Amino acid sequence: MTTVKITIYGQTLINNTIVFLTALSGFFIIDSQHMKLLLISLQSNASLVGIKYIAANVRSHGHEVRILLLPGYLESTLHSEIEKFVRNYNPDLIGMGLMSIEFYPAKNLTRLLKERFDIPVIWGGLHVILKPDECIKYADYVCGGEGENAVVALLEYLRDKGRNVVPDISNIWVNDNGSIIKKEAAPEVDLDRLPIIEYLPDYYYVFHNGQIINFSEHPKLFRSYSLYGGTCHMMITTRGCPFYCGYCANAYTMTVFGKKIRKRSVENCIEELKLVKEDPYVIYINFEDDWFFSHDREWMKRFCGEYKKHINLPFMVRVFPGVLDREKLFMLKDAGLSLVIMGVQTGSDRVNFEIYNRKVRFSSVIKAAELISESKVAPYYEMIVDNPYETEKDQMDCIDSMAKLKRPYTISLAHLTFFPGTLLTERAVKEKIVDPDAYLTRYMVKIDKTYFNKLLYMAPYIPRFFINFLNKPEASRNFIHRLLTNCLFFVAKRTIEPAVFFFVLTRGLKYNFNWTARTVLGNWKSALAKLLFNFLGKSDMEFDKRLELARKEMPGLFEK
Ligand code: B12
Repeated sequence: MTTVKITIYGQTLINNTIVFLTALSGFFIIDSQHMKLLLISLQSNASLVGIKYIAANVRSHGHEVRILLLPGYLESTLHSEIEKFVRNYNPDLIGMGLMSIEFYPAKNLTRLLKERFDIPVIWGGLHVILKPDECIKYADYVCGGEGENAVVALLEYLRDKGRNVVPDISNIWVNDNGSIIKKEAAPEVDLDRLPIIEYLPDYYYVFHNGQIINFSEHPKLFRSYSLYGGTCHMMITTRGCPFYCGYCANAYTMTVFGKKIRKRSVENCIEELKLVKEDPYVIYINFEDDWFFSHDREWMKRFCGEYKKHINLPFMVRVFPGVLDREKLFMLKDAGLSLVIMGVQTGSDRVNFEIYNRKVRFSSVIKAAELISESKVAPYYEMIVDNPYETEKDQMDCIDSMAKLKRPYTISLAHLTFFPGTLLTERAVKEKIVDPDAYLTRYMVKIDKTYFNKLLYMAPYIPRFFINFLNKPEASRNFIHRLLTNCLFFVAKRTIEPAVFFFVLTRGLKYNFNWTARTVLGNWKSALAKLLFNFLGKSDMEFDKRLELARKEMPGLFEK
C-alpha cells in the first residue's frame, strides 16, 4: 500500500498518489487504495514477455509496478544499491519470474531480501509451473499458472485482508509458516482482455555496474541488454502447443493449461504493434509463438492486410514442418515475413518417433523446406544434438537427411538439455543417464565438438559428395576423414556460413538496404557488447562459471 510516513522530526517523503490520512502513534500514515508491486527478473537479457504482461495487467487495475532486471545476480550479499532501491520504492509485494536456470539465483535473492525486508515474495514463471512443490519452500507464495489475474487478486487480497489471512486464490499456493496450502489452477486468461504490452515500459529498471538505472531514460543501455541489439520486439499471438515432444516443457504445461491453443484477435495484435512501432529503433518483429500457423487462413488474411497497412516491418515466425501451409506462408511473405525458424530437431525418424515422441517424418521436413525455399524467406533450421539415446547410425541418418534439404539454408545446433519436468528428463533421470541438475551448467548453445556435430553443422554449406565421403562410423574413419572434417568445419564456420546467412537474410528482407544494414548492425553491436563485457569483468560472466563460484561461496544455497 502507498504509505507516506511523516515523522515527528519533520522528515517527509511525499508520494504523488491520491491519499487519505490516518493519525497513528507519533507519525501519520497516508494511505491509498493502490498497491505497489516490484517484479524482478534474473534473466541475462532484457527481453521479457510474461513479466511485462503481469505488469501491464496490474497497472490496468490501478496499482503501481516496477520491473527490475538483475542479470544473473548470484552474490552472497545484497548490493547496497539494490537495497536502497527496494527501500525507497517500498513495495507491498515482490514477484520473481523464473525459468529453470534461474532457480538458484531466485532462491538466493529471496533469502537476501528476506534478511533485510519484511515484504512478501511470490515466485512465478515456467519453472514454478513445473515444480511448484519445490519452489513453495522458498517463497511466501507461488503461482502455478498464468500470473496476470492471480497477481492482481493477491495484491488486492493483501490490501483488503492483510498478510495474516491466507489468501484463497486459484493458482496461488501459500507457504503459511512452513505449512503448504495448494490451490487448483485458475481458468486461463482471455488473451484479448489483457492490456497490450509495451516495448520499453518507463517503469523498467536494470542493475548495471553497481547502479540501478531506468531503462527508458537510458534507451541505449536497454538496447545493449536486449536480444538482437534491441532492434526487435518479441511478441506472442497465441498461447499453447498441442504436441507432447519428450524434451519440451510444453508436454507438462499442457497438463496445466490444456491442449487448446488460445489466440489473440487481429485487432489486439495490431494495437500492440502500432504502439511498438512508435519506437523508431524497432525494425523487426519476432513472433515467439510455438504455433503461429494455428491461426486460420481468414485470420492470416486479415492480419497480413492490417500488418502491411499499419506496421510494414520485417518479421520472423516459428513453423512446425507437418503443418506448414503454402497459402499462409505466401500471404505472410507478402506482408513482410523475412525469416522462418523451423524446429527439425533430428533427421532420423527413429529418434523423432521413439525418443522424442515427436510425430514428424523427415519427408514432411523436405516438403516444408521446399516451400520455404520457394518463398525465398530466410530458412533457419534448429537441430538437437548430444542425445545419449542416439546411436551412430541415427547420427549418420540425420546428417544424410539434412544434406538432402533444399539449399540455401542455415542451421543451428542445440545441446539436448534435460530441463526439469520433461518426459525425456524423467526417463533419463530414472535410467541414471543424466544428473537431474545437469541442465544448470550445460544447456542449448554448449554443444559437444564431436566429429558428427561438426559434420551436421556444415551439412548446408559444403558439397554433398564431401558429406557422403565423411559421414562414416568411427571404426571406418581415418586420419584423412578427421583432418578434412576439421579443415572444412573451420572454413564453413568462418566464411561460408556467414556469407550464406547474409545472403538469405538480405534476400528475405527483399534486398532492402536499410533493413539489412540495421539488422546486421544490431546483431553485430550486441555480439560486440557481450564480448566486451565478458572481457572486462564479471558483470556478464558466463552463468555456469558464476554458478560454480557460488557453489564454493555459498554451499548452503545448493542443499535441497
Ligand atoms: C519467449 C521465450 C524466451 C524469451 C523471453 C523469455 C521471457 N522471460 O519472457 C528469451 C528469448 C529471452 C528466452 C530465453 C531463454 N529461454 Co525461452 N522461451 C520463450 C518461449 C518461446 C515463450 C515464453 C513466453 O513468452 N510465453 C508467454 C508468456 C505470457 O508466458 P510465461 O513467460 O510463461 O509467463 C506466464 C507465467 O509463467 C507466469 N509468470 C511468469 N513470470 C512470472 C512472475 C510472477 C511473479 C508470477 C506470479 C507469475 C509469472 O505468468 C506469465 C503470464 O501468464 C518459451 C516456450 C513457451 N511456449 O513457453 C521458451 C522457454 C520458456 N524458454 C526456455 C529456455 C530453455 C530458454 C533459455 C534457457 C534458452 C537458451 N538459449 O539459453 C533462455 C534463458 C534466458 C535466461 N534465463 O537468461 C524453455 C524453459 C525451460 C525451463 N524449464 O526453464 C522454454 C519453455 C522453451 C522450451 N519449450 O523448452 N526465452
